Amino acid sequence: MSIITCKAAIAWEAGKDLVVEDIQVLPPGPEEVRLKVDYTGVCHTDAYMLNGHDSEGKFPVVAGHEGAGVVESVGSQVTDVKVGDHVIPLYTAECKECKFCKSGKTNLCQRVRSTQGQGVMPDGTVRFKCRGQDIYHFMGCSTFSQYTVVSKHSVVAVSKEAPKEKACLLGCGITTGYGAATKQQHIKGSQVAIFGVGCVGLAAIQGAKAGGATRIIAIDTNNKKESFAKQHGATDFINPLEIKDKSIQEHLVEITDGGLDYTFDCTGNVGVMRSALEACHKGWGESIIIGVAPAGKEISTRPFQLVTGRVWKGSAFGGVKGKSELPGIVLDYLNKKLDVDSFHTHSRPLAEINEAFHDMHGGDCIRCVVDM
Ligand code: NAD
Ligand code: AHE
Ligand code: ZN
Repeated sequence: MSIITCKAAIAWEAGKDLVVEDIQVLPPGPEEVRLKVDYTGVCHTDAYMLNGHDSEGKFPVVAGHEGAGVVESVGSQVTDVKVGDHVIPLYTAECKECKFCKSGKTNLCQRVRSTQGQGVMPDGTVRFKCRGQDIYHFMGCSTFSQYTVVSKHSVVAVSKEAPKEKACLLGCGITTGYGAATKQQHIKGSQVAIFGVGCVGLAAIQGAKAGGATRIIAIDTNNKKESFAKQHGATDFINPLEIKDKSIQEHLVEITDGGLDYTFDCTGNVGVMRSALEACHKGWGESIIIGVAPAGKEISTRPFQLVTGRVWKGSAFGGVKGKSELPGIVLDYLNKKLDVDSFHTHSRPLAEINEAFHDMHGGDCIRCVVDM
């Protein structure tokens, strides 16, 4: 296996445009997989890290974590995937052996998590070089490169029938929102509010509908999100900026006879997280934080909100175990149980990756997919 030279979008420093450069991608180590990335989505979490808001962010870096591609080569200790497999990289690894994987209580495998957070491979070194300099990995995926190297625990083979320009979105945004909603045990017949109608929020709306929620209130400061929300099953849409003389949580409690059974924060705004908690029904309402808040931000509420039975919790990658569950979710997509296609609203070539970030903030974009 030799070094591959290809194109990648490098973030040399926080807050600056990405630069498409020639990059050298080293061969995979014994427990690693090198893959050709065909498509990558651009998630809000990429923007957050690239803008310097991630306490784990390191530069220079190849960002991106919502990809789909094909295995190019594997290390000697890799058995789960083989050359030619269609794969999705997993920022939430699954080793099936660590305490977390074996617990049956969480999808948060910790096998590679600490080195992943440091932007390096599990052996502490990197597989990217550009202009003679080491380049960090991001979230164990680094899909903004035409070729990337990932741990064998951080990749799963999926059906070759699935078009990769759509399936990449199952690598983060859609699975995150859909999983977070469908994994709530008592969502059937419940009243739900989703704060933030981006890719994650829209997928949570879809999951709430699939789970049998009877009222799904979508909340977004951008009125252009109303039609997307209704198309995916929202029964109501509220722009919180249009609520006068009371808070959004007071308004929601009023119109739902005491509050929501479930609320989901899909914005990453800590003020919104508080509203989502306080909009929950006394005694049993649960608020699930999905959004990622900037470094240094903290949540707060009156403890009385919890004393009186509301539950505050969080969800990463929708609570989905990547190796065990993602291939089935891809099949659900192919069997039309799960809509993915309508999330793909914009496309860009790699050369226009910076514009993909601008697309994200427009009201008419759910996901921009970059053709690598
Ligand atoms: P996005 O930018 O596509 O969508 C965010 C939406 O929130 C937009 O429609 C925006 O108009 C809306 N919004 C912003 N401020 C608001 C406010 N004050 N009130 C109501 N709506 C508001 O983002 P996305 O890619 O869908 O990601 C959503 C969040 O989830 C981000 O914080 C992202 O980092 C996080 N995320 C978390 C996970 C996880 O595993 N926990 C996975 C993916 C993304
Ligand atoms: N690095 C940040 C936290 C970032 C974060 O919470 N990431 C989510 C996935 S966002 C995908 O778009 C996640 O999976 N969290 C669990 C984990 O183990 O990272 C920080 O605050 O340090
Ligand atoms: Zn993401």
